Amino acid sequence: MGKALDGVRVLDFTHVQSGPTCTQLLAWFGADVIKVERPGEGDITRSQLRDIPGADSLYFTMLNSNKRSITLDTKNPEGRAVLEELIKICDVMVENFAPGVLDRMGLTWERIQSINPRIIVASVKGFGPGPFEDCKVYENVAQCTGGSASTTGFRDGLPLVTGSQIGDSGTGLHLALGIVTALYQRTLTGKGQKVLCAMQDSVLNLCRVKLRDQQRLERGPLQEYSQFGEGIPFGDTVPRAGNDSGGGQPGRILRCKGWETDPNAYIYFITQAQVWDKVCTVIGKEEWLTDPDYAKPVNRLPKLNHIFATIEEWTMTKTKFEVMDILNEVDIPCGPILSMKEIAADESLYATGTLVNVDHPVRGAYITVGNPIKLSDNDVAVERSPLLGEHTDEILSQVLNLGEERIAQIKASGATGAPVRQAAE
Ligand code: CAO
Repeated sequence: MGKALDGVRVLDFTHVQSGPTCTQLLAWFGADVIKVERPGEGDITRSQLRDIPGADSLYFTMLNSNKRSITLDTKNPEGRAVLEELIKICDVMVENFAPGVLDRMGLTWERIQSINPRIIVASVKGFGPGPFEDCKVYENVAQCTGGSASTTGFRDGLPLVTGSQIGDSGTGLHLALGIVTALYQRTLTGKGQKVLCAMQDSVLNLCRVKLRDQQRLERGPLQEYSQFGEGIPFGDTVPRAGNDSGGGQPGRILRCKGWETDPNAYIYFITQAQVWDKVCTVIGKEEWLTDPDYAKPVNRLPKLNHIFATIEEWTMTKTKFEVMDILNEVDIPCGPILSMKEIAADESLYATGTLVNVDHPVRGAYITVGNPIKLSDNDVAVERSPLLGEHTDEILSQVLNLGEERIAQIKASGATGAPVRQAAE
């Protein structure tokens, strides 16, 4: 088997989550990813949310698999010179610094182009050009400004952020697609280009169904929202819809056996129109099959609260897995609410490589999420994240082909860490 991005070399100048998500994916497709980190502390996430003293955090290790790490102080002239050597031999450079940081380093697009006109420079920023373009942005800022928070939660509660890192990891995914597309275009043009993903844009892209609803709202109430059935008028903006489905098939989270003590004893139940007769039969409401008030999906919309309450009387008599088994047998779409504990113990996810156990020399074994994108001709095993500067020597000597004397000079300057002094003669 091959590696999809074999031969592609990535200069990974990223930190925290959005950029590292992108470069980790590229590494899992077989690219050689060289992570440039500041000497001493490296990527700030190495020490954030630490669970084992002195060991790289899970935050870091789960976002930086299959990469090599070189420490370089890019504000040191020798460090900057090494960075430019790397730019010369890399196909892609990925960065997610605050706006203006690269320019302040002297690495304008023009400068990078003059060093390597074939390089693809991919950036994550919080916002695209506009009033907020200079702002620093973290995950939840993007969730709030991309439309997710205003449409998540319950109508009468606060806006909510979601557990899915759609701002950071979501943007990293978008960026990875931009990079491979630009690599493909380069095979035709021979030229590099800039790839920019703004976190606000990525969140909005993932929230497009809510912008759909904003425009539908101008033509009348959103009938699939619970509040329609409850007779609560709509305002002029998309409301929070609780657990209502975002699509055309109504759905809800329903209690299952054990819900009184287990916070995750719930199932997502979808009343897909095509299997409405099966829903009625399974829950023992055969009379709904012939009742004209229930026969057509449009007739059911004002009664969704009653319908789901009736279905819930049935789901509460079974565990979420029993409900899943019974419904799947008759093709009724549903999904148990799985806790992270249940997911971490799911052998089938390990069998596909979606979850992987990795060993680490300092922290020991840990579980990480492997490549969620499966290619039939891409064989890359998930490897642990690098220690800070673990590959500095290897990269200077084997990737940049620098001689011993030059390497000693670079090290003496402090560019790769605390200066290494030459012994007095
Ligand atoms: N050697 C020397 N200096 C280095 C260096 C290195 N190897 N790597 C980075 N630096 C310096 C930069 O030159 C810059 O210094 P100046 O401000 O003096 O020019 C600084 O470190 C990095 O700055 P930053 O502003 O990017 O970092 P921050 O921690 O203040 O902000 C963040 C973090 C994420 C808010 C900001 O980077 C950002 O908005 N990024 C874009 C959006 C993004 O990706 N956000 C998601 C992050 S994941 O939640």
